[in-house]
Amino acid sequence: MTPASPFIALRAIDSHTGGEPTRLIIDGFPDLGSGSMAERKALFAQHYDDWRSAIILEPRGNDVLVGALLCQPCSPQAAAGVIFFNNAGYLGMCGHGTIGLITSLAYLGRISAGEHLIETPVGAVNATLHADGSVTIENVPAYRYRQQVAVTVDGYGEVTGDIAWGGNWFFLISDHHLAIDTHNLEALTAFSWAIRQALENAGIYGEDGGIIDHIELFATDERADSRNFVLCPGKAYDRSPCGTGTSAKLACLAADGKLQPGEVWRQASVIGSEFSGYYQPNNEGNRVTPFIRGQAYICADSQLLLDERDAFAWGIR
Ligand code: PYC
Repeated sequence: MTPASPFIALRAIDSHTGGEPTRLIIDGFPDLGSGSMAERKALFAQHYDDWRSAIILEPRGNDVLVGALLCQPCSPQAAAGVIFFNNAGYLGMCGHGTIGLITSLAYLGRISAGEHLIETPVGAVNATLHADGSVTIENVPAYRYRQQVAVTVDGYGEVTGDIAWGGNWFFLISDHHLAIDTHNLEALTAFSWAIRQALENAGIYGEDGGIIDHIELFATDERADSRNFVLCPGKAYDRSPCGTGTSAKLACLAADGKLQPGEVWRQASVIGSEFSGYYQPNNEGNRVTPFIRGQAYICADSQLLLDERDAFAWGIR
């Protein structure tokens, strides 16, 4: 009789989209049933959160990594379902992660160029894999919820920004004095984190009562229309221009009448990677449908091993 293996094994495809990593889990995860992605996300969070920490946290992962659990979709029309997670918890939607997902499915030979429907916890999104390997996602409807909201931030004074939904809740600030540059990451992180805490302390939330857990700062860029710095919920900054953050920005530009439907907006990230985006009007009130295009690259096709004898098998929590 061969001794039982001490390892739990998960197959992971790692990619990065404009520098922001995605770890797609394609095999080895416990069964979450056949409910909607929102229902499966709730089950994941309630019963399997230690799997999130094992996949994302050190020693196997890091604070920047976004996880994506590949799920069997509910609809036969959909190519896949997905649940996104990170070092702090779960994401409704993730733009760079969806681009990474599509690139990973193409790498696996499961999809080819064309349009693919993807189910997420906040709704279905269409993604187009182009012949050149780039991906356009048609995101969930985005909208500006509140304009020019002032909040008093400890150590910084009054800061004013827009609250917008792009698949996650964002606070978007153009009026600040910080250089958006990789030499200034500590100051950008401290400022953004203080804003996030100030919003919560002041009881300022998204329309559904959701925490505004993404802070997005803007500045001019030499090549693109704008450069951003996005602080994610777990205090890591987005290396990409952030797909949901760019969607929130498009909704604000549309609400201000500064960008016309179909007009292309080039959004650079703090590290200089770029997404291009545009929007189409949406029939639901002030919402727009954002389209975000970017490119991902495969970094690894590996097996994550969890050794039950390892005190840190489930991550350093
Ligand atoms: O691209 O939407 C995005 C995203 C959210 C958090 C990190 N990236």
